[in-house]
Amino acid sequence: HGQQPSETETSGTTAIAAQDNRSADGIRLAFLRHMRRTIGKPVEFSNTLDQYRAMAHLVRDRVMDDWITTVESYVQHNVRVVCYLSAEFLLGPHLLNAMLNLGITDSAEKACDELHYSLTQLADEEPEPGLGNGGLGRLAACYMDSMTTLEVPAVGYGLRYEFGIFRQEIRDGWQVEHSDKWLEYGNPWEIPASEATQHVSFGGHTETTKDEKTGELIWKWVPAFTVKGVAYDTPIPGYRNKQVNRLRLWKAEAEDSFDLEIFNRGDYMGAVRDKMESETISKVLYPPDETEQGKRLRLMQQYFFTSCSLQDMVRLHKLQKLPIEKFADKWSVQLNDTHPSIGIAELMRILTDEEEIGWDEAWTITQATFGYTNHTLLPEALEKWPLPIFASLLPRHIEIIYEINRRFLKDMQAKFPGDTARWARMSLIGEDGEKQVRMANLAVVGSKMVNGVAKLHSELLKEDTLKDFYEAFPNRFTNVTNGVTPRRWLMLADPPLTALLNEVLGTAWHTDLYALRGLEDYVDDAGFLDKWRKRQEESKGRLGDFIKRSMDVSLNPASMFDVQVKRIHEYKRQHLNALHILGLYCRIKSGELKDLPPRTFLFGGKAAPSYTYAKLMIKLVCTVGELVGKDPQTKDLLRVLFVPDYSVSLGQRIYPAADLSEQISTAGKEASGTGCMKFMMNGAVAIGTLDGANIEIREEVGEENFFLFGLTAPQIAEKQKAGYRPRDFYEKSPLLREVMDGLRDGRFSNGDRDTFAPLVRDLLEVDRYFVMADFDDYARAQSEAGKIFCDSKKWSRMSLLNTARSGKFSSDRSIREYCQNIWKINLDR
Ligand code: GL9
Repeated sequence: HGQQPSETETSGTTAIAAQDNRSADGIRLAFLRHMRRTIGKPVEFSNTLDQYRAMAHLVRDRVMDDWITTVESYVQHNVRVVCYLSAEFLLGPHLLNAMLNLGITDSAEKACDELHYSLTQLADEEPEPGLGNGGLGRLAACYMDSMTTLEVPAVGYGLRYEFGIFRQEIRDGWQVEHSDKWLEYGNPWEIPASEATQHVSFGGHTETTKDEKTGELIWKWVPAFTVKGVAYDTPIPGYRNKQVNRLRLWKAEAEDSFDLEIFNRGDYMGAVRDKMESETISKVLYPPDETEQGKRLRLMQQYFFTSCSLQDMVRLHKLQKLPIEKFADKWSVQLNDTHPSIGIAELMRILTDEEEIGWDEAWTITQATFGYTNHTLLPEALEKWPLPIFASLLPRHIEIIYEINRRFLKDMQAKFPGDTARWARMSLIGEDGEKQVRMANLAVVGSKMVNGVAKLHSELLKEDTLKDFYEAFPNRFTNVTNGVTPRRWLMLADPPLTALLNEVLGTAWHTDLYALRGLEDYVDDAGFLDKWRKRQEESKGRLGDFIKRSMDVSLNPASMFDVQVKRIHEYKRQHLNALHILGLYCRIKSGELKDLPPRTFLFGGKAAPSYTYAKLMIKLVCTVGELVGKDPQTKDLLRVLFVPDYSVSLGQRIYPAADLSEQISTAGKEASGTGCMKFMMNGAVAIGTLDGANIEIREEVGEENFFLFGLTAPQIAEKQKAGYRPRDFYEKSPLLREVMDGLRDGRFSNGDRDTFAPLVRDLLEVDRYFVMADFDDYARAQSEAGKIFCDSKKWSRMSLLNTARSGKFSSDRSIREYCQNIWKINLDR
């Protein structure tokens, strides 16, 4: 603050005195300087991308200044550091977020005005770093923001994918994927950290020798090849606290020396192949689907980034001259799902093979270091590696896992004598069919704490998915309900709402979201409710403008915006939403429904490229959109739009404009969900099942402010046990029958009876996700929501209460709980 640039800057004509580097003048000067020195163009020849880049660089400079002071203070105080290991970080664009957190948005806007640029136009040039698939990766990004804001010393560790999540195009209603070249024009937000380069080995075999003095066996791994890990750091600024944490992402490169060795032996093709294989490791983000080919590469990715990260911690530990026995006192490593759980075996390898610590002590250190967060109940999503692949890539680690397993099973045999079935279920090695390494079991056994991501989810983990482990170590299990950062999801996403909240509440809510409760004072203030409604209409207008510009479709801002944005999945049930719209269509056509309030149904989300069913669900939504949009009887009442290429930045446009938030997963399937929280903060009212975080949202907002429907998790479990027959529901419900028959007979698809036949057949015969069972009750809840929406005062009241009571869902609250219950970090230092 208040630093004087050492030289006088000239911008063409005038010499301007040096200014505070966070003032509008200071920013304009820095912008012109970067245009010249970093971009290398006369400002009058620059295009918007150049202008974005110059702006990004000057903002980065200001973040870097805070970074240095943060690092210095961490080293001085020798604090405990949280390492958040995650295969995904879905950050979203940096520029406006960094400005917000630094508190320089107004100055930057003023500087842009003076230069005759629009800051939002500049910001739109930033390619989004799409290094994640969905909720899990976005959660990691929200947690980085909160950890820094709460001044928790933290490092995020992950992979620097050259290609992030694919870009989605919708062609004739079908998803088409394109590769995401986010690094094409460079990335001003990252800094290579050459001192941190690591080397990661793969393959080969192990050897043992006898220690000459003690006679003990010494293990040695003789790997087949090594890959270099180069660190790229992205600074994560906290909210107006001059703190900056590090996100360190690893890029895989070939070891030059190794290539040369093969070249010298004359195996040219082999050398090229290995070089390609090395660099392939950080080439592309995996979509979450279960394709057999590519499994080996996925395991390589996981081991690669986890090993680089742990080696980096050991390096820093030694740099600070700390004894390796105190590793767990210095580092708290959180495993974001099982993807980095190989780290448990890797730390054991480092401690025993490299640091020569005895097994028992190494195991105590390892267990004290790790915490494991589980993010899913779907058993098919728990990672398992075929033993042959695992053992050939990581021959030393499989030995270590066998040893962990031998000792662990010995304990379990003592604890549960004679219960062989239980031992088999708990083993780290699955023996049903092909032998497999069970990563969730490894994660639980090797961690001090295990948590789910919402109350129900954590309960179901204990009762079902991880029951045996809960019975063995009940104290290891806890819950931390997810949260999202209000800085990005409220302040950045909706500046007018932010201004209104600041006007009535002051600014304390920025870092204490419970302060939004103050809004409840206005819940019966007709004037304020009117303001609330107008603000909401303006938000809808802004989204409408964007959709007009990008898709050339006009939306009616007076209609109810009913929104479902999230990954496309059967369990999330976008098809239930689509079938309900078809129900409305049928009832309008038959004349049964007349004075329906107009509705705009917005959908967005990506389907895993190999997930055929999910792609068919997108096609269904688009087909319904075409049907109701063309029919003169429905086109003014119903509009259905699939917005392509859903992303963080698109989410920021959509959440503020939503009236109704669709959270309609089959109860017991959505671990938490986090979109629901973003909607709530922005004043959308939810329609949803008793699943994941919905339960806690309803608890907070009150049942009268939540449209509840559907079977509960225990009811679903019961139906499953008793033998669920979806056809019974089809036969009982005339509306459902009309919809399903119409879909089968091509009534909604210009006579095409083939496209949706697999979907109709599945829903009537299998319906794993209880769409048929929940259809009628969903339609009932929807119609109730429609009625209340017509009473705009009542609706505004509900909307306001959703924002007012969203305090719990700040990721600041989540991080506080991690600090207290898992990381044992005292925040009131
Ligand atoms: C997920 C769960 O499905 C969500 O319910 C949860 O909110 C998030 C964050 O905890 O984690 N687990 C998971 O594998 N994904 C989640 O969203 N999937 C993707 O990120 C694609």
